[in-house]
Amino acid sequence: MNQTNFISPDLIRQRFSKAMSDMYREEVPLYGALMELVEQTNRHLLDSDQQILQQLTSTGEIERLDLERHGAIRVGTAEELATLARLFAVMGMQPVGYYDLTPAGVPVHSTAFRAVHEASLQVSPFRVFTSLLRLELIEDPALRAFAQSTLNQRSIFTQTALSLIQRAEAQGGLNEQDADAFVEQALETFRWHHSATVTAEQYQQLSTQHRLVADVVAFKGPHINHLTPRTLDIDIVQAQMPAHGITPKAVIEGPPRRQCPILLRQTSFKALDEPIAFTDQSKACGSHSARFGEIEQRGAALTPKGRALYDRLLNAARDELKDFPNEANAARYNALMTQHFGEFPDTWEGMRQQDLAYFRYFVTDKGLAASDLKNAPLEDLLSGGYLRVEPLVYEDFLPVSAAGIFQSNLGDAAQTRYGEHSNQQAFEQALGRSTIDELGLYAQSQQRSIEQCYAALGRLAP
Ligand code: OOG
Ligand code: NI
Repeated sequence: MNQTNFISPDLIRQRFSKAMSDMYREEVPLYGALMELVEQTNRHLLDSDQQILQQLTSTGEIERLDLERHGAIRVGTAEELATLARLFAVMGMQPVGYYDLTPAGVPVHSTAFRAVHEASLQVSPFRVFTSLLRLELIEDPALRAFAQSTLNQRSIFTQTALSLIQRAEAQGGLNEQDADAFVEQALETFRWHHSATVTAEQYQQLSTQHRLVADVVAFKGPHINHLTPRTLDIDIVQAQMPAHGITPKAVIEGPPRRQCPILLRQTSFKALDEPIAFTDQSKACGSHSARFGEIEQRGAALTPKGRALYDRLLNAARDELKDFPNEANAARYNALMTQHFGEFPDTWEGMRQQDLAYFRYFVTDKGLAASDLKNAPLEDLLSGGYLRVEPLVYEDFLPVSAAGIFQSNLGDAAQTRYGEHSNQQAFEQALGRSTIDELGLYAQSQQRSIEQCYAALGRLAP
């Protein structure tokens, strides 16, 4: 096989992300409504705010904005997770980060499959938040055994998808025709099923253990449960959602509104109950709610120091609130967040000087025109206007936010307590490989951009 015939994994991912969005839009009309609202808001902001327009144009983010979305799925077994890792690898997606959701009462741990290099992210930043159900946390041994055997009987991949994964691994890629077939077949894994694999009573038992257990165990596959477009102003969209027939959750997860956005802010809306036929029913007389909508605004990736500060301020605000944020305490939560985050510098230069965020470095026109920069240190090149920076966008997720999204959509008023059960080792064993540390990826991107600047200035990087 001639390697030049291979389609790049980045393009396969781009096509897959589009196919997934089309499928979801058709199945969940509210997602279409949300997409339109986000597109309108983004367009309006780009028309009216020169600074945002300039920033997104210079980083190239403007080209990926309309393509940008993440999805989420939940799987039940190690084998499912390991095969998913291989499926995502065909599209250039690697498992980045480890998220433990048990402290928030959700019996899963997770990773995010995504592209890791800035050039690949530019072609398609599509990410999938992927959770593995932790069956060992089901206390009732009979129910645990039932869940396990039900999961063991299902096969969430089509035969053709499995052989195309194998072919991609053996050949080192897929040609045009195989890539198209792969996208079509891979999509099947994420499709919604109107019939369950268990009886109504079994569903009820699983659901009583935890809504999430029923969502994973009672169905043929890991249906995509949301797709999230990226907005440039989440507060505007949140405020406009009700007028479009969409009711958002009480608070926006993540940092408060700032001049210089950091990390990730997210809000979601609860999906409607959908009709389901259980195995002891001929028609869909039951119901299940799993699919919801979410939007997000992405800001700068933080360094370990910046992230530690974020975590400290978030915890301080939450400790002072003394409860999970909800409808009743939303105003106080927002006030506490704003108050505590007053401590986090809110200028790019302040964050850069204090080593709180990662940046991408660019040579300015002045830098390109200059010929006498032989030995100037980086700081002098910046202050002299020969280089400039833009923040590196945060490509990952936040565990506390993810827990809030899970909770609001499970409608789980009663908090389940699992205690501290972080187990990255078990997760990676199930995955069949280790997860990648996201902080290292940002540091590498930043370093590459510095090296490119030095190359453009005709010098070696220090
Ligand atoms: C995933 C929830 C987390 C996010 O954006 O943080 C999430 C799920 O409900 O499966 O999507
Ligand atoms: Ni999400």
